[in-house]
Amino acid sequence: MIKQILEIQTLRQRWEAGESIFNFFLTQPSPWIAEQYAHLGFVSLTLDMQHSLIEDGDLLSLVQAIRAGGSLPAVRLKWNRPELIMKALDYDVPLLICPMIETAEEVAAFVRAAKYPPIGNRSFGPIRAGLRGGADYFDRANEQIVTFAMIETKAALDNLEAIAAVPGLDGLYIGPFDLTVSLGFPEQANFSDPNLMAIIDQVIAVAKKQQLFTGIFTVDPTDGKAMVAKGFNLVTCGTDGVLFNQIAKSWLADLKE
Ligand code: 3PY
Ligand code: MG
Repeated sequence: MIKQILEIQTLRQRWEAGESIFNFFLTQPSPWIAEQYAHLGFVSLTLDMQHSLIEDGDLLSLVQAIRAGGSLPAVRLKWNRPELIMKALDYDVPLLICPMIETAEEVAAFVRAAKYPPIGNRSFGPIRAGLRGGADYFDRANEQIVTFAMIETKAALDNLEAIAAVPGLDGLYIGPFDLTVSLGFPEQANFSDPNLMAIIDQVIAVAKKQQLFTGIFTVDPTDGKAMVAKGFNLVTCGTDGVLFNQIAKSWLADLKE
């Protein structure tokens, strides 16, 4: 059976209909591993360019592998830099997550780099996106590409309303690890902590007010399912590294018994 390859427009429609989509972060520069995860059935896979072994030169083959497996490639950018944003879009990555956004000005710069004129200043040259997207890629790109700003610092929370109000931004994506580090919480990303839950609810409320999509990072399915119950659109429920470590540890423990 040939798998249906999910396009960004379909994802937007599923979110607009209120669906939550599970997502997974990939941290290894292996197209084969990426292709396997895609075949396993993740609707979307995020290539983490910030905290991973993936370098810029790895991106093309990883994106091709994810598509080959039928999944939708996303990128968590290394940083809010126009050349990285435009390159990922040209490679036909239609969903970008930008780390460490703290102000409305930073969101505006992110969105500007992701959109063609007259909205932004994305340079025209969609080398792969245009090939795959077809003759009307330019006409559709601005409305279809999805931009998520990561909310993961105290400064971002202080500026949350202004960040969410920037025109052209599509979503807020919570990074609970940096967030709890930035706020000086005793434990990182503890989803049982009511203080973290209150912040999560606050971000959801602000996103709803601006009709933005919502996303969040978790490292296990239990927390992931709890975030689906909260109504998040994009729920990351782990990384290849975390999963590998857990399985390898439990295998070893089993063998040693
Ligand atoms: C965070 O939780 O800080 C993240 O960036 C998730 O990758
Ligand atoms: Mg982070």
